[in-house]
Amino acid sequence: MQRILITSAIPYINGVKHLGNLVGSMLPADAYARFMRLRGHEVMFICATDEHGTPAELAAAAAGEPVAEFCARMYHVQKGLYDGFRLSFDHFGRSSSERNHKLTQHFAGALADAGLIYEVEQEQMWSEADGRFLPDRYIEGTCPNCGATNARGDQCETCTKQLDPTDLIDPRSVISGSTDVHPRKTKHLFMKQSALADDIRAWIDTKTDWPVLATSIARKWLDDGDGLQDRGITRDLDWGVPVKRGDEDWPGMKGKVFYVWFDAPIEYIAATAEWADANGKTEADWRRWWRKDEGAQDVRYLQFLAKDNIPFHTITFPATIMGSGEPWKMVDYLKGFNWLTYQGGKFSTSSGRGVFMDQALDILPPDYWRWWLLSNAPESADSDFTWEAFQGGVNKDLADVLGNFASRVTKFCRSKFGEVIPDGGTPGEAEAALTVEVQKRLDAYANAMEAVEMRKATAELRALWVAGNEYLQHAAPWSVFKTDPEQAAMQVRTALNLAALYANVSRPFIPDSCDTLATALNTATNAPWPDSAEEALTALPPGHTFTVPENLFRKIEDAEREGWEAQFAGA
Ligand code: B3M
Ligand code: ZN
Repeated sequence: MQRILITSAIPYINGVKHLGNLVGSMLPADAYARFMRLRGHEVMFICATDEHGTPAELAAAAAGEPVAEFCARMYHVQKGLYDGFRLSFDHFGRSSSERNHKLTQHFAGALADAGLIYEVEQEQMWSEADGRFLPDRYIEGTCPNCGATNARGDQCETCTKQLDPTDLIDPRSVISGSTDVHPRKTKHLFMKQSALADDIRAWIDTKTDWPVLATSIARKWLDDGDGLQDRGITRDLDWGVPVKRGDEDWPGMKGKVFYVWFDAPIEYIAATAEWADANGKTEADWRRWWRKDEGAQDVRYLQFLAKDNIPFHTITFPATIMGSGEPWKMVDYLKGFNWLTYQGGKFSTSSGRGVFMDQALDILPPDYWRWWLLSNAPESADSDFTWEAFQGGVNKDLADVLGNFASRVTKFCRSKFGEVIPDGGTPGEAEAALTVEVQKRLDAYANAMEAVEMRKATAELRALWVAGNEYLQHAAPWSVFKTDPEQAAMQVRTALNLAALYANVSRPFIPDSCDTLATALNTATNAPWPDSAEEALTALPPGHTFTVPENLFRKIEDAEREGWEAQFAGA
């Protein structure tokens, strides 16, 4: 048994996330966590809302709410949706928690003690009308690179160039629209990442098993141009973690907060402490996941995130940890995802294009989405959601293959033998071949999951379901029954055992349907991973009773698909 720590990138609090966000970190992390629990490992699966920074403040302002209230409300909205998708976090925390405040200030203090923080007097954009500085997304203007007139202070969405508020041409305040904005002196803290570049590079060099996507982005930051740059880690904002050096005030830093990307990854650790607080656990209980001097040396830590977050997880957060000089656990395996597009284009919050998580759950149960998204996860390249592909995947894989198998074998058994596993007959060649095939597929499926290859894992699981259908089709107990009821009984018994195996091992992807099927088959909904196919195929003995499950999956009709296509096309 291993101990496995899993974190998913923590979603911004600013709004309901779309299917692309879901499949880009949280959902694959959940499938992996569920698989590892099924295998008997001890798992800690952590996520949280990312509540600081200008996205949170601007969304609160747009909603006309004080930011703290907005965050509290949206936290519950988001948590409800993640529950709805059956994301099995051990804890879903908040980056605005007291734990994160303390830990963020602690790391800043440790970095300062190590001589890795310095103060910079710099010019930031000040708005006369608003009486405040306008960091990041509080300011917009014309992009100096491409001329787009809606570039934000931190980045131009049109040409993707990273910007500084002072780079913008014709800048204006996002709060008031005022153009009376000009540079004004202010003091900020910088983290001396440049001093850590060699350590970070040496560490990245050990990650030979990581996806190239991750290591190549990290190396670009380390080696392009003038090498790794120091980074401003504070902002002139009210909302956030107040700048302190551990428990002490930081001279000259009153009224400033840490930059959202400084405190957000620290929340992975803080949320684990929040887990302890919420569950009556001790300090030692959470620290054994994170401190290498307190048990975490045996932990395997995996991070799941979308590719735009890779620099912060391969450079900035590791710099924070290494620079602290303290033995905190660092990531062992980083799984980065590409983009999910929507019908050939982008998901868009502003124009309502694409399917958002609340809408998805309004129209279909979570398993339909989980299955399609994970079997089409944007792993090695971007992938595209189309309604046609979605309909095809759900109807074929879930309804025609798995659903049909479960329904056919339970209904046939009920009609000929009653709702009980029938006795009689002896397994022969076909069953031996089936056992070999099932073992092979189980192993391949498990190997793909161990390697965090979601698409491959779903393909192997689908093949496992197909093997059952083919067996049943070939064995044809409905014909055999007429001449040899004992032989038919043995075939039905084998197939019912296979259904129970499916209900067990498909759980990482379609947990609700597995519960329905396991409950109907009168088997445990938390059975461990089977030791062998041979044992699994004879686990349910003659005499074991069951009921026919309600229809596991329904098919998506053409008319529905067309309706949804129109509904989610956006303005
Ligand atoms: N909130 C960005 C995002 O939601 C950011 C991730 C933080 S991970 C520490 O994609
Ligand atoms: Zn631009």
